[in-house]
Amino acid sequence: MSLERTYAMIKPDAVAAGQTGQILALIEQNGFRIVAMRKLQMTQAQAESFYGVHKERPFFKSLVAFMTEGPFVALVLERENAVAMWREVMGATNPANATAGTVRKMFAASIERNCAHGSDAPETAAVEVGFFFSASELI
Ligand code: FUP
Repeated sequence: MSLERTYAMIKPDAVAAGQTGQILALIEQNGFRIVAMRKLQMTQAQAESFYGVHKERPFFKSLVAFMTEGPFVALVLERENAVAMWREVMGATNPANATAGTVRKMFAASIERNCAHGSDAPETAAVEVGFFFSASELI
């Protein structure tokens, strides 16, 4: 199987709680190469656009408020089967349903404040990477 890339975020809750280093360690321990990494704060317009697929959902406003409340870490990760593997390492969207040892089980407080993001398909990953990185930053 060939190398694949995914877009990941360490969300504002985990950054504020000082869990960035522990999550980065899990990323590397699980065989991902960090292709790009940057600490940023999303504007409201960026968050609304990034989560545009959810704009009709009841949690949309609250999700945008959460994602703009403080800095997050944007990452591009690479390994074989990166999209599915990062979602496995993160665990279920709702930490209550996440398997022991997953990032969300260890660090997330709720389905909204769930500490990490991962793309759901290679095509989505390519779009999401383009939100925060230019091609020359993917090294
Ligand atoms: P995931 O792919 O695991 O990030 O989950 P989704 O794409 O279904 O949801 C994206 C984000 O919306 C989640 F990370 C958190 C938020 N969300 C809620 O706040 N409430 C919900 O009921 C579902 C999702």
